[in-house]
Amino acid sequence: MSKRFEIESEFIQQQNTKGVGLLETDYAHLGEKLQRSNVNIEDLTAKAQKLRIAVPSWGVGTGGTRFARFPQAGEPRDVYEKLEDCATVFKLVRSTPAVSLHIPWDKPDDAAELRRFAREHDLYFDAMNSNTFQDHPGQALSYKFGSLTHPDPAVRRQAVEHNIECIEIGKVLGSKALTVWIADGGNFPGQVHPRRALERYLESTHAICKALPADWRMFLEHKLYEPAFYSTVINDWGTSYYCARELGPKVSCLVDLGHHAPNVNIEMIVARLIQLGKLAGFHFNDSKYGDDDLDAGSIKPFQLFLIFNELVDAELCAVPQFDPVYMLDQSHNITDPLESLMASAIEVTRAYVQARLVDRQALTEAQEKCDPLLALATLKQAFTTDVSPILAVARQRSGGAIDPMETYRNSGYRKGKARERQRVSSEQFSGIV
Ligand code: RM4
Ligand code: MN
Ligand code: MN
Repeated sequence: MSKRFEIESEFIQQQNTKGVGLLETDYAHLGEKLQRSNVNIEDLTAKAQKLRIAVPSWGVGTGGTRFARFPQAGEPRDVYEKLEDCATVFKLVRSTPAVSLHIPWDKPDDAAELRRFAREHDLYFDAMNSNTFQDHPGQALSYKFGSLTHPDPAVRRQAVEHNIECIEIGKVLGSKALTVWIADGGNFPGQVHPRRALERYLESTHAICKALPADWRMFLEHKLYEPAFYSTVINDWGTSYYCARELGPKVSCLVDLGHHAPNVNIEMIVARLIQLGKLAGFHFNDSKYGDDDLDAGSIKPFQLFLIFNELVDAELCAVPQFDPVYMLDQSHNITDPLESLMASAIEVTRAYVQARLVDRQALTEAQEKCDPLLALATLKQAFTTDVSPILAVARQRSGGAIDPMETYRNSGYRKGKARERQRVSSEQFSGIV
């Protein structure tokens, strides 16, 4: 195979020479400012360098809505090309070394070979995602009316077996977790019996749990609607928590930011799950109305910060069983997916660093003295601090780009890939919701 186009490290370094002077000035200035509040900028930079956010394999293809998809040139055609794109994101931002696969969209012919390929690209595999929300070619029974909770035990068995297959593939890939999101639910009142459906869910997930290796975890993902428009079986965090508790210590609750009704206080849900020892982690994205799958931090950056405020608090308090995983889950319909993924990874890191800036002692004092405005001001102080120089220095020190977007655009990556990759059919990513 001829050498494929990639962004070389030397190119990144050369691009970095443009911004490094100003960055050093800004970083020194911010460092001085933070020092006045006894915050060491170097500690924050080191923290930023350590944060890990997994990228979804399906996020590198152009998404679509039920109305249309507007494909762009140079989209990945198979799982290997998706990994190439993930590796490019990782090279530039340095916080995204893990990829989360979706089966069967990414089902490899040879999982061991795929693992080798990933390793050659400095990547590893995060959680496996099963898919029982659509029918796949050659499948015996349909998921039209449900999967793990379908009234017909044969459909449930098929869905359980699919999840077990995901675990089997994941074992070869070196993954350590399975994320289960089901579309089961109803479009009409009366269509689904709520208690019976939940009982079936528990029975099915119990069977999946039995196939989990000792060092694996299982993440349950709730969602209040879509594609079921009246009710879903795992509709909220309470239901998810109940199931996770019933299923035992390996099972916990994953929070996808888009899976709540508008205005729901997600940071409160996060705090509750932390306290209950059942927070699995996140699918980061942003939304205005529903599961819009927009770029993290693009609509409600303060919410993202408040979520991280809870996470950092738990980290500093060393809450038992607190070990959340971070993943992006977005659909990039009108942007270059790689640009959106980079921007989102940066926004997640920004929220984390800002949350690290919160003066915890001042916050606790304000809370204990019942001073709401001082408490809010303490949070706002951190949230309004521009930590961009910290993020840029963290990337640069890890070998990434000071300005990932500009470096990416200057590299001609998309054009290079357009030459190497033929156009994909418009169906290929139609499963993205
Ligand atoms: C769902 C959910 C799942 C994701 C699919 C593609 O709404 O967010 O996590 O795997 O979309
Ligand atoms: Mn999700
Ligand atoms: Mn979703």
